[in-house]
Amino acid sequence: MSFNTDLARRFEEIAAMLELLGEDSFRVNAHRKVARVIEDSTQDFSELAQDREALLAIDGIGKKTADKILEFVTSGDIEEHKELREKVPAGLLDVLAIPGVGPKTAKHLWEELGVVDVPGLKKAIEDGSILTIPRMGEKSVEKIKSAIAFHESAGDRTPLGIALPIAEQFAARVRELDGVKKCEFAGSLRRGRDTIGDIDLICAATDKHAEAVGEAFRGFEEVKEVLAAGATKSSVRVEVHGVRIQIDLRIVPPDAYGAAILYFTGSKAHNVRLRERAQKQGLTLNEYGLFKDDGKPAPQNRGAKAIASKTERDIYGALKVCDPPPELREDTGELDHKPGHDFDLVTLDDIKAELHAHTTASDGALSIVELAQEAKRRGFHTIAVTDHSKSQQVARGLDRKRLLAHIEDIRAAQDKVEGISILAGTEVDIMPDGSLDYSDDLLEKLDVVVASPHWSLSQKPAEATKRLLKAIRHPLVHIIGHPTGRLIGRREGLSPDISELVGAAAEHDTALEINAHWLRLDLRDTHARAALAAGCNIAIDCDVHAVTDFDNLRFGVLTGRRAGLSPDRCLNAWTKTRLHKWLASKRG
Ligand code: DGT
Ligand code: CA
Ligand code: CA
Ligand code: ZN
Repeated sequence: MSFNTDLARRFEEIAAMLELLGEDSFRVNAHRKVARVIEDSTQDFSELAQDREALLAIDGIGKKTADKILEFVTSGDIEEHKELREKVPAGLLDVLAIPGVGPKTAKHLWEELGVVDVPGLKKAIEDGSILTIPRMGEKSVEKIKSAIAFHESAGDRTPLGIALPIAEQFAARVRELDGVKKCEFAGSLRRGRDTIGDIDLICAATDKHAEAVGEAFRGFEEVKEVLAAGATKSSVRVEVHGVRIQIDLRIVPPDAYGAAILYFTGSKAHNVRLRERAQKQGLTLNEYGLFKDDGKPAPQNRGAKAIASKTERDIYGALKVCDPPPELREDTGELDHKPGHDFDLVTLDDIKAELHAHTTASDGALSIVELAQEAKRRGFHTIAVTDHSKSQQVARGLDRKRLLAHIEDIRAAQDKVEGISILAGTEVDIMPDGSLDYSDDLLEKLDVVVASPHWSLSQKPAEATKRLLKAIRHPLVHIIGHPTGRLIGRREGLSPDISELVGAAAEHDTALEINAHWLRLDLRDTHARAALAAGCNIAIDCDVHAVTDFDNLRFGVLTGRRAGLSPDRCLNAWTKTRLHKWLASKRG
């Protein structure tokens, strides 16, 4: 979590607590607005705060707010936030975080039923007392119930987008310690899974430095708890900008680095399959290397000379298989290739177009020209402007008249920016019945149509399938945006019949999106894999609302790679000519 996100969360929490305490809505909204300004800003507030005037120059930030921001930068906390926390039970903020429980409901629950945390809320649901709260009916209770269940089943895994920067930061710091030759992350993070249980760091250091490296690691100031402190393995719990996560560090001799990173990258299923292969060749594979099988238990091979151990490629090579990219190591056939095989997965550098982006016309932070310039700076040949359609009222979705004017603005912007194609598009809402939020005569005027579900996301699977199928079959739709609407750890989203959807998408030549935002990653890896198997093309889009959203691209690419996505099947990796030709094929 970035500094801005952390700071924004304080303001959001202040707003929530003021609301729970029944303070006037003006103060509540003011804090909420500040939270949004900070969250949307592309400037780093920890730097900005050095200059009070610069802070005050930002729209929505007054003197009092500036003081609070400065306070947070210098002391790491805000006094007002601390005081409020003493008045409001901590668990009540968890209650508030449950979709379906608004501040008004939470206040009633607290004052009338004495609910101060999620277990208390569950009790109020079980004994039915929740129904005495104003405007609380069976239906809303059902919603809250399933939201709690979802929250609990999500457990405490951390989203990829939160864990990756933390892992990079710690790996970099370990690399600077004395005697360390290398340090990288392994585990589910290296495989690019959408959520991470814990971070696994592998570090190569000479024996004489190993102990000091472990000690220095456990002494990092973010370490809140030491779970294990062995000679070669340390396990700690850290807290970084409010995120708590476990980090395991393994220290291995430089010669065994490849074996260790291979073993701890996994997955377990991949490791098992690979060891079977080794056994068939009379060899044994463990975290120290590949050895002749002498029947001795693993650590003892350490004394023996390894056949291969230095790099992953050495080991896979000695086993006569091609080293698969980490994202594919899930035992889905990745070991069936001879050395030299090209897995042909899409890379970050292949991406040359963004086909899902918002501007200030709806809920984005950039003007059309700013958006195009940023996309150009990133080396893209095409940027599609796809603002929200009219049903998205909170996002200032465009009605017919505004969309027509917007198209003109987009055409005019093209004259101001050279070297990139600016496409006029929309992210049109897919209504619950599968119809679209704009009529065909409007959609026809657009170069690109992304159709996405945004609401009514707790529909039954059969209804969801029908809804999405209708949009997929619509002749003017190019891409289905975040097809299930899930939010990782927060909302399950739709559960349509994926095999039906991907079949129809292949038939109608409609692409399916992998939304690259780390909270979405929707399509998820398995769905994208099914889509590719059915013959669909995939779009990896950042759903840009602000400059920093472009940086989410790597999460989308990781997800695509997990699905086996090649550049040839990824719209954003196509040449400008191929992409534009395909877009035009859906126009009369
Ligand atoms: P996570 O942390 O739950 O997101 O998932 P991973 O895959 O990072 O799992 P983790 O942290 O428990 O272990 C890291 C890797 O170490 C794992 O992917 C494979 C390897 N590994 C751990 N335990 C075993 C085991 O008992 N057998 C085998 N073959 N490999 C293991
Ligand atoms: Ca792990
Ligand atoms: Ca681990
Ligand atoms: Zn969008």
